[in-house]
Amino acid sequence: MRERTDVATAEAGERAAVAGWVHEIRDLGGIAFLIVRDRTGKIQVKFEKETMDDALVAAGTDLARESVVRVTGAVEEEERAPTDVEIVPDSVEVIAEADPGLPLDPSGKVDAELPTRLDNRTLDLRRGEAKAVFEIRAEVLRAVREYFRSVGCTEITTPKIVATGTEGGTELFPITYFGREAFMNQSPQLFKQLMVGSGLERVFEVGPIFRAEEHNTPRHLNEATSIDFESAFFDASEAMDVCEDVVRVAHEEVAESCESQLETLGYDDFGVPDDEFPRLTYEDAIERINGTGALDEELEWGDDLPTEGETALGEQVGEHYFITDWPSEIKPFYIKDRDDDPDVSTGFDLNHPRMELVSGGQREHRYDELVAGFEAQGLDPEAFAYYTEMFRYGMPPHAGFGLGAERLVMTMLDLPNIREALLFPRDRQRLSP
Ligand code: AMO
Repeated sequence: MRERTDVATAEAGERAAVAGWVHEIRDLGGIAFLIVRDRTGKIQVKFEKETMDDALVAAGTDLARESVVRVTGAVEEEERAPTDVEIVPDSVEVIAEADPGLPLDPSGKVDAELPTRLDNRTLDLRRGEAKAVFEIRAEVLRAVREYFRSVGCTEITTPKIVATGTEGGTELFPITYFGREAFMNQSPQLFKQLMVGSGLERVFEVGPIFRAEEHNTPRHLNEATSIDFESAFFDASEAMDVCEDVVRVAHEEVAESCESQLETLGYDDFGVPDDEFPRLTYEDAIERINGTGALDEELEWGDDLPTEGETALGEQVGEHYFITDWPSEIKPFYIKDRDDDPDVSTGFDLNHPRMELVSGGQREHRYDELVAGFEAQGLDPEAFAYYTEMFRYGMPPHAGFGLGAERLVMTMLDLPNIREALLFPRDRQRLSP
């Protein structure tokens, strides 16, 4: 590539060759300004019509917005320029001309609806706010990976094309696999569990999960990103400690490393959650929800928590909180029941006041109990033999959780819709781009 100066590093007294997009052209008569934008910022290019070559002035000012240009010239101090410097050009080269009929305004002056933004993600991500979300998302994933490595985890990658579902039969996407029925994986659950019995013992994965969710809501995707953790010799409480750390560290690292992005998003004070999140039992939770009067009918032991109930509880608690001690009957087959009370499971959820972020728990590691659990939930243990068989050869007690990456970013940045936290979201209507 030819030499290129990042806009943000252009210094007065030096020469620069910047390459980027035409953000704006301001023609004030005798003088005109071209604002060039690259991923590091924006810079003003000055054209003095009296003293400059007409062809050069025309090259730099007769341009469609969002065209790609390369400008070379001297960088000079100019306190009236937005960044205190400007380029006095000696050449402007148009590298790629843009069609003037832009489907959305990347300068952000004209608001676009979310579907238009998603249809034109490339242009949408030229806007500072949208770009900031994805820079922050990248920082969240970096921080999460680093944290897991610091506690002795190995990063794994598990199959996304599978023979069986794990998270309830109705939410599977079927595919045809060389004439056989197969599915897009809903969760790395069974594979990550198999790894705790391997020589790896403690693992994490950041990868896609596929859910054929029927509902079209601001917090459901049909392809989401799951941050999964699983460790041998852990109980549910230890997994909750890790979960707390992951959520806190993600916020801390964003607060520390993403100052400019947070500023772009309008934060002067970005909140980092406290060290310890309250741990409510399921019984406490239903009692408190019933107490709010948010539901027409009172909840009873064994009921799932409806969205309105969780919203009312979230408003009351006002911070991240765990819900523990769920009825065993509403938790999946792989979650272990409590030793002292088989009706109560070791499963837990972590909720942000707005929504659920995490499910996890200690797992059933005893072969006989595991197989009995499959049967109790109406699942054929034979179909899961690749998984259950390994429990016959020394499977340690273990625990873990799955954390939705988009929900983490969405709640962290108070985004109204989960689709804003994934580049190319999949929902019931949206299959491309
Ligand atoms: P669960 O099904 O609760 O648990 O999923 C874990 C977390 O993943 C996120 N998530 C979603 N995000 C957006 N759209 C969806 N359709 C969607 N589905 C799930 C949520 C949710 O809390 N195997 C267990 C985890 C475990 O026990 O380790 C599981 O998948 O944030």
